[in-house]
Amino acid sequence: MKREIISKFRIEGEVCGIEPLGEGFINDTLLVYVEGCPQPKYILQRKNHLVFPDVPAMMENIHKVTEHIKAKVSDPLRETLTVIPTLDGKLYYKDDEGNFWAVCLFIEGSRSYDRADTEQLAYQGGLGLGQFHLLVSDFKEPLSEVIKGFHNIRWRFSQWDEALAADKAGRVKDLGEEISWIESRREQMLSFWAKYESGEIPTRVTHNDTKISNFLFDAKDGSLLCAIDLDTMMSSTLLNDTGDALRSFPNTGAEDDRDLDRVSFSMPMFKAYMKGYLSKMGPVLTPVEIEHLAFSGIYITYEQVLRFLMDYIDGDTYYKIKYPEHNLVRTRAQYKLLTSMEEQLAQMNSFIFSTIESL
Ligand code: ADP
Ligand code: GN1
Ligand code: MG
Repeated sequence: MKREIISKFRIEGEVCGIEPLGEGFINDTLLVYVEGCPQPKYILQRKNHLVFPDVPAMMENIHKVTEHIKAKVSDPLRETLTVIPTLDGKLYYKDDEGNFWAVCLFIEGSRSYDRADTEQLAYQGGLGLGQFHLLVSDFKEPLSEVIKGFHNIRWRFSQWDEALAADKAGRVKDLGEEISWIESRREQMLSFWAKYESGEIPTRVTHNDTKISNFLFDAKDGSLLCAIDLDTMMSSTLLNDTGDALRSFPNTGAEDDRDLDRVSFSMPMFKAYMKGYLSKMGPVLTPVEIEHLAFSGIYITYEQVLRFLMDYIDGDTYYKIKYPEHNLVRTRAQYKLLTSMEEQLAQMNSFIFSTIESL
């Protein structure tokens, strides 16, 4: 079946193996091997069309932006994704069951990480996001909104209010404490988002899913290669991206750690990450973006607490789970991280302001 699907694409060489990869919560990712090549040659993905209702528009976004990046970098095959079209020139293949498939080159000599364990890696990750933002900063064509209101907390609250009212899995009665985590910060989050809605915070091309596993690094020396997993690219505020990266790189625990003592926000990792990011984007950011960089981590971590908890309340319909309480465990681990960020917000801001002054 998978062989038949890959044969629809313009690939070079004889396919000799297809293996599942990865831990993604949304898509299914497979490695494709060809004769005479020990490394994978392609990545085949089944794009989740329940999450991404318009896969063709999503692939069009990815194609346009990666072509834009390719024209600007010195190694276009390693510094961004390369989408492989189908034999009839489409960016995706739709099978008889209605599944959407897409293929890109496996970037040679690359690797990804699930956790940042050194400041060096956090620094390279910061360079990665800074480089991505810089490369797309002059991309002016409109992008399709691939997931409605993705990081729009006003929209998330409307979904949240509906989920609580529907209580589909009958779980609301046991979640008083967790629900109060969300409600107690509702106004604060809405007032941040209002600054984006009013135009005070500018609209740019954004990635929207900037956790560590969505960046590739050179397998030999660990240096940054590029941002991948471009499915969620849209026009929004880049604070979504800095926020999601701060939710990921400086976390001393796992996103779904059961042991909350392991979860905290590491200032040294944060500083390393920010040094990398600001070395690229410091001169481009507006004062209002700089002022909200640290808070962006709190915003996106909060949103993630809400999304995991909402999925638990809905009966686990969005994120893949490995065990029944998984979304609740994720909620608690992300909340622990959120409180750790809140405690350190003033220090984060003073580091950002002094770094900007020294640029
Ligand atoms: P998901 O949407 O499931 O998170 P990703 O596109 O992030 O899928 O891919 C999952 C993993 O596959 C990445 O973390 C990375 O390790 C690997 N990967 C994806 N695309 C490539 C690529 N073009 N080259 C090398 N590895 C890749
Ligand atoms: C999902 O697809 P993946 O695993 O990179 C999710 C992100 C969440 C993340 C949490 C389209 O990302 O928004 O932050 O899980 N992607 C989508 O780990 O919802
Ligand atoms: Mg991913």
